[in-house]
Amino acid sequence: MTADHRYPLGPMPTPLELSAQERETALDQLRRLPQELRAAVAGLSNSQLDTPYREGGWTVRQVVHHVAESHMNAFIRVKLALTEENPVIKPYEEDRWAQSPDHQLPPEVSLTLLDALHTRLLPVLEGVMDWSRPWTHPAQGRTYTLDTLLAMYDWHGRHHVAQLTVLRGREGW
Ligand code: NI
Repeated sequence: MTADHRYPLGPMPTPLELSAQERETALDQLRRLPQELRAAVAGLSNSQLDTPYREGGWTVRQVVHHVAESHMNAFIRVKLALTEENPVIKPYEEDRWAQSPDHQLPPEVSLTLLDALHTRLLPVLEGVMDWSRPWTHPAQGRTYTLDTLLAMYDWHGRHHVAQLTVLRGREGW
């Protein structure tokens, strides 16, 4: 294997605690994600949208739909952690989700969804008083915090945008 196109930013971070500055940076990046994802697919043709971002990987279109549904899960996880005591979150089979027919829709559907979703997610995060509120991942049996969710989903959005911009650079699109 040469360059790892799957993880252009390296692996997902799972810190239990962030500094105030790191939180500000992460919130800022999450705020910008909808427009950056939109920019990452702007002007692509249908055949470009149906090109895998790497050999054997999801198509550009599937990546966009994945980000929207992943961040819907993020929204639910944040709300659970804020309203319940150490809730157990629900993992999901993201590769199987990506095989369903909604992943063939125009990317605009999920770009619009992500716009609205982040318009709701950001004030929820900006209102967090206690970033140490816990939640548990059942498969790993590990307990994390709201800071972990913030770091994970900040990384997650940028990770998928980078997959697409790396592809566009490689293809000269
Ligand atoms: Ni992902």
